[in-house]
Amino acid sequence: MSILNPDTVEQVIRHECSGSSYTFKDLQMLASPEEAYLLPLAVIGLIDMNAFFAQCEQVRLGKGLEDPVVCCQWKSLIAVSYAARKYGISRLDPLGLALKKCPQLVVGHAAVFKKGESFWRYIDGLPSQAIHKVSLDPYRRELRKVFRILQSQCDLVEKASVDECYLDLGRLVYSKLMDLFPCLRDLQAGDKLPPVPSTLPDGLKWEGMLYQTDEESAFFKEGVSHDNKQTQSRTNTPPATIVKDWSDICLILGSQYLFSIRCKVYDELKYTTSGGLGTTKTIAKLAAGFVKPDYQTIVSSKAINAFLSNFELTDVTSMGGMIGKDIVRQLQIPPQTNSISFIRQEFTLEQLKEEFPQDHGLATRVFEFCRGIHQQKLKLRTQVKSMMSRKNFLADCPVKTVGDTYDWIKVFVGDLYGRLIELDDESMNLSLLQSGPNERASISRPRTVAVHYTTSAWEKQSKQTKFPVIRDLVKFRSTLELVYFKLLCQILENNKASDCEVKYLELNPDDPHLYQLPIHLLANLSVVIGNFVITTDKNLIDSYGQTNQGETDKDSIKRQFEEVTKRQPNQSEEPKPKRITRSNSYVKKLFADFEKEQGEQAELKREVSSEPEKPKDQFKEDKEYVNRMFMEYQNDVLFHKAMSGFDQLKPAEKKQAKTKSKVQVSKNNESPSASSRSRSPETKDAFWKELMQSQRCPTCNVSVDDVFEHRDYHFALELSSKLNNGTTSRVGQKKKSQNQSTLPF
Ligand code: DCP
Ligand code: CA
Ligand code: CA
Repeated sequence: MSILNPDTVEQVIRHECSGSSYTFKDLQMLASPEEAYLLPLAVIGLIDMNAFFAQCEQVRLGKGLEDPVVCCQWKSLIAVSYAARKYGISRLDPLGLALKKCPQLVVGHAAVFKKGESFWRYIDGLPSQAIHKVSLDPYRRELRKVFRILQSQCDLVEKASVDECYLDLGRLVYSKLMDLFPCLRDLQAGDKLPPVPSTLPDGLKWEGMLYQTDEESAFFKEGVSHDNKQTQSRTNTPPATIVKDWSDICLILGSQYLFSIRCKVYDELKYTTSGGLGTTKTIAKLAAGFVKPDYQTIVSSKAINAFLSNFELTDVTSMGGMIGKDIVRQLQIPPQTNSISFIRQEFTLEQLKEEFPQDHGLATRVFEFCRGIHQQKLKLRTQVKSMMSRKNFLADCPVKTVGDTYDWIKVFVGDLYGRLIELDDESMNLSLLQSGPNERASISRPRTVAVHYTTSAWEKQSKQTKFPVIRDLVKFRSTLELVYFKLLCQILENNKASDCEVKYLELNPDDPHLYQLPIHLLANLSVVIGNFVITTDKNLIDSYGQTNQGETDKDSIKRQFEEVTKRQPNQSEEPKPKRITRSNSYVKKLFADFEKEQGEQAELKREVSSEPEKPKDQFKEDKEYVNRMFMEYQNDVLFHKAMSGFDQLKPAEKKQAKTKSKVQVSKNNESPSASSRSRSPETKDAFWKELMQSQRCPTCNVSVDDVFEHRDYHFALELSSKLNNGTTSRVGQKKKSQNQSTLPF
């Protein structure tokens, strides 16, 4: 249902329920957040923000929904409002072209960090890519506001992406059912539900577009004198529906709750949204994107197969990218055939397991996705494994001194700090909703940190270390800045020329000479925090001991820090200049401990193996670990990022891209990924050249914002393929013989 233009036409509901196929236990499951996502009567919604970043900019700039607004990053559009889409502007257009299409376009540039500053802000005009880094903090903050509204209305909400949330509406629906239908109140778990009463309570009606079964469309055509087009668009509502069982009533109520929650978001924040409602997360997600903007689509169990025929397997979350393509190839789905219907009709679960002998879980998921019965619980917490902040540098503003590098580290730490605030906010919010004495301890903090850079000569360097668990984010931020500075100095020290007299390890971040200390020109620099743990009093640095009577938390932390420093003085340290703070000395100690620990481990290893010491091994191991970590990161995140670019294409563009990639596959008789791995140096050169010039990857067939990052992604793929030596898991045996695509999943 549209919030801005509500439907006014009468609805037609035909009652055809002589008996129910459900028990009261099925209904009762809705009342339990632990079970409510389980079929058959689950009521799952998804809310997706319309043109999200553009709407944020529109609201920030005080414009209305009718104003054509775009959100851009440098000269690329990252979100286009629906008013701007009317001018034919799409996300793939460069800003210049968009302005030609609509001269009165309102351009909101994303907020930016400035080199040397640890906070973001909006600036007038277009920022400079050379000295700024885009911040997505403002959009995350806006979604947090939305999330809070959803949580105030519904007890189980999952933040699914930068602009989407799932809602399990089970409890709301269950209590309303008990309210409206007294016949349900005295039933026992095993009792069959009575038929749905033939007279429904007043006000019970669908909100939004119900995806109709063939039977419903036929009834609609016969029974109602109304435009007799299929009801698959918002222009020909209302939905006519046949109520056959309680599952229909559950979804009707769900649609009313979903609509009222979307209304609340609009009333409080002025953001329009699209909603999807179904019995599983997959169906809700596909339904939310079905009619946009400002509308909601409902898919009942009986219409699932018909509804799914509008999509391909690769449209399903987690089946996009290479995974979906590999499955389509493995199952030999003929071109121009709907993959979901084909799989449903041609393969039993057993046959799918035979096709994927090494991954029966995948076979089961594919089987369930094609029937809309894949049951997934909503996740309350975001499971963060690592966070990265990165910048590619432009030749016209080179990063060529230690000072420049430290300036960017400050930016990265500011960026990570904002993201940790968000994570904490989410946990705290959750903790307030869930009463429990241990909830305070559920805040996550990283245990390892790493710095990584690539020089303009494509030499890669990285270093990582352990990091203490610090709950206080202000203290966390200053410690992290120092640790990154120290890591950077260690890399520089380890790689310095033999005649270089600079003692990098003795440098201080406040040293005004840092801008006079040259380093190799950098192509990019990144930092990572990883190995997140849930903080507990045991691993926490800022509640190291007990709080004394009458002592505030702050005093206690201060005292304990002093005690820790007193207890373990580092004798080898030179007297510190005044400006070195305690946290700086703490960082030094941290490094000393780390080195000591590494030394002890090496000692232990030597004792066990009785082998002579190999002085460089530890460093090599450390380096290999970081390289592997980055490699895995690139393989995983960058791959999905590249693929999300593909996912953003319009259906026509997707088709074009698919045809292109098919042509490529048939020409080479191998997958795009395989072709990228087996490139000769000449083809590699041509590949990079095309990538650089067109900002479009000829292999993945997606437009690429960050060519260096994308190049790294292919580099990582190639390397991982070499490392795996062809042993990476594959989709079934048949494909192995057809080609050697080895994309892991
Ligand atoms: N986004 C991005 N780069 C992409 C895709 C998306 O920066 N390649 C950002 C901008 C979007 C936001 O994520 O506003 C949400 O992405 P969606 O795919 O949901 O697209 P929109 O919300 O912009 O549009 P729609 O109304 O079609 O959902
Ligand atoms: Ca969206
Ligand atoms: Ca989205």
